[in-house]
Amino acid sequence: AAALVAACGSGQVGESGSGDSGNSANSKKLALVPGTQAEPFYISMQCGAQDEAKKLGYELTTQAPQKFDAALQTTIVNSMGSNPPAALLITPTDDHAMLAPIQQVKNRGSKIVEVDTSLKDQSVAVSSISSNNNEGGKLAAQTMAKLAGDKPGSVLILDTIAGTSTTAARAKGFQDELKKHPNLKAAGIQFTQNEPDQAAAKVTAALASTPDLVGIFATNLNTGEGAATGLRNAGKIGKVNLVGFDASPSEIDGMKKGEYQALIAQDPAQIGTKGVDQAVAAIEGKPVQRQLNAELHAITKDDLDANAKYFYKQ
Ligand code: T6T
Repeated sequence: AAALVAACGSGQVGESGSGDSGNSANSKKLALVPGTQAEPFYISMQCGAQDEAKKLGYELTTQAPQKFDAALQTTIVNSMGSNPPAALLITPTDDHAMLAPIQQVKNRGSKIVEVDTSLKDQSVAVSSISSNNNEGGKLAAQTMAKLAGDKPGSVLILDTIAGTSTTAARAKGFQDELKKHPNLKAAGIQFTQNEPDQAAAKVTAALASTPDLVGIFATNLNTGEGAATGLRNAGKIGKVNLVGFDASPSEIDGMKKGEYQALIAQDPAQIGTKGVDQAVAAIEGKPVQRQLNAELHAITKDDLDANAKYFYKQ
């Protein structure tokens, strides 16, 4: 995996790490394996984790796959070999395919902490830290309903890759809440492989097939960027409400330009911080919380400045 470098508080985030010796030498070592490289959400999460590890006297090494992809992530996890860190903090890129490689690291002595996404099998991790993604989807639907007012029409959901626990929960929460707003009709869920180009193409197709399209819920940063492109290409910016998830610099720019009507911001740094806290507690034999949520915030153009603290780092 290539180096990941970003400004992070006062210091820098990088792909640090050193050669390992015996197991006892690893007792202060934490490994973080996020979902993908060079993405504002995971950079912010890494910053939170790195600062907290330093505070607690641990060394955190980060290695991220080039894409949000289970095969690429498996290679990184397998490279930990027979001498893994005291704890592995990981964003499983697939709720099933990542089970075996993560289980193997656990069998070799690491404490497993899930950050952001999680495996279907809840017996592997000692702790899981995420946004309440179902609630986030609900919040997105409520926001969408407010934006649409009484206007009837169809609403499209753009998901990422099947097997991604976070976006699946957002889509589900959105769909359930939408049923409470009879003027809004679900126009289905489209998967985009987490590629903005595919999201843009799905929006172009939906605009052609669904003339009453009044809204799009983009379940993450990449689907949102693609949706904005699709709407821009069709001259539909501001005519179809776009509610996105996350608060990357490009999404914030998009909101200033009127491409997004609302964003549901996560707190990735908090996910990283809490992840390290739980990992260290597990290593030191202190009480561990099995499930923790980080906060979510709905942002609209009107309250953009007041919410600047929730914008992600690039
Ligand atoms: O929305 C985040 C993350 O929570 C999700 O699991 C995958 O996509 C992002 O990284 C944003 O692109």
